[in-house]
Amino acid sequence: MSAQKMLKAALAAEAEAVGFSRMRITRPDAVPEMAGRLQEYLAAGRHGQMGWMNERVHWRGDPAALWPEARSVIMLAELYTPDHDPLDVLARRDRAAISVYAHGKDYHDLVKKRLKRLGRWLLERARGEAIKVFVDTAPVMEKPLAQAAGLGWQGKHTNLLSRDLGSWFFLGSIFTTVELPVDVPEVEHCGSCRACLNACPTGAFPAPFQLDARRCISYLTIEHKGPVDPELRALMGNRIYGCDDCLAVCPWNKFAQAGTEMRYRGIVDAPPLAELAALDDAAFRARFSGSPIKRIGRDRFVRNVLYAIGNSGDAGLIPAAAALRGDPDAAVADAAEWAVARLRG
Ligand code: B12
Ligand code: SF4
Ligand code: SF4
Repeated sequence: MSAQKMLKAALAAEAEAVGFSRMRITRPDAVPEMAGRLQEYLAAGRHGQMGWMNERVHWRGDPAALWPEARSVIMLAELYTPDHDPLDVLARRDRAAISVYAHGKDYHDLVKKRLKRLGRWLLERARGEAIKVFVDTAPVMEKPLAQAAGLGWQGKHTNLLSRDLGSWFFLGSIFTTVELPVDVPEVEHCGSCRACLNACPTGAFPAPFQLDARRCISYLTIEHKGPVDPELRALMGNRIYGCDDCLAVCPWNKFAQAGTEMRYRGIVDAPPLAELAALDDAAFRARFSGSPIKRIGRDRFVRNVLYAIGNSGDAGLIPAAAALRGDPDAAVADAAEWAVARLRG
């Protein structure tokens, strides 16, 4: 075995030891079609208010331009497979449906720590080389790179899934100047299945493999500022942070391995909507300390809770909504009016 192959095998073992579920390697220039697809997405306005996607496009669309000295991209998957059916909570209309990925600690923190540990391990064995670690927020398109590395394929819902990991995993990457042997890219295994496309409550897929974020509940609850279009609010049900429907219905999840990181659970499950509507800024921060939910702030969070109250069909929740009609945040006050009017029929 060559020295590089031995280093790669030891790196894969170390990746598992630090807690990653799988590691695969590709080159920064492995996906030449990435830039064009990104341009089409942006030109169609599908990013909505996520203006940051329109910045540093030359880097986002071309990982080789982001860091020209990089020779390899080490892609890592970290499982957070739920131990329950995430769709069950949708029938409990007085409760909040919170996306599985946000039930515990923020993955940005946990994945980044692991990436840094693995990166340090590599540098100790490859003196004089360099690394950069990325998870989510950098101008790096993680899904196409992960497919090129062989971690899985982008399904019709656009997320990455794999035949034995399923779809419940986060992605992270280590760019490095070390030249490591690459893996074989994965090919698509969706076939004629359309389960995710049919399951989407807001019709956010204009075509298979394409998402219009402006209609996606994940975008609407986490990224969208100000009032949400009333047509879409009514379709959000009790989903107040993220959405799991297109992942949850995917048949490949029958083969999903269990997630072993317990810190992705335990901060929140399915709390009563009335309790969440009453949170002020300080109580919101205390309750969601360490959770990704904290990032959206109390106002957007309570706005979402009020939409869920409006969709609950539960007149017993009218007082909780009515109490917020005079809220200083205009979107919260608007959501409270909408919820009360809807519950009064
Ligand atoms: C912006 C963003 C969002 C936005 C927009 C999502 C989107 N699909 O564009 C919103 C807020 C909606 C979102 C939601 C979610 N996200 Co998000 N998101 C990102 C982020 C930061 C960038 C994604 C991106 O570049 N989008 C831009 C478009 C251009 O890329 P694209 O989705 O790959 O779409 C292109 C392809 O479909 C391609 N294409 C077109 N035709 C064809 C045909 C074929 C055959 C193929 C292969 C491709 C293809 O062109 C499209 C452009 O039209 C990444 C992290 C990162 N840095 O990469 C996380 C990331 C994708 N999100 C993640 C997660 C977990 C989610 C949610 C599940 C969270 C939740 N439960 O609410 C949902 C899933 C919604 C969904 N169905 O995609 C994970 C996904 C992990 C995985 N296994 O894939 C990531 C990788 C974060 C991470 N580090 O783990 N997200
Ligand atoms: S996350 Fe929900 S709203 Fe967004 S595309 Fe998937 S099913 Fe549709
Ligand atoms: S639900 Fe079906 S179409 Fe959607 S990603 Fe899974 S296999 Fe592909």
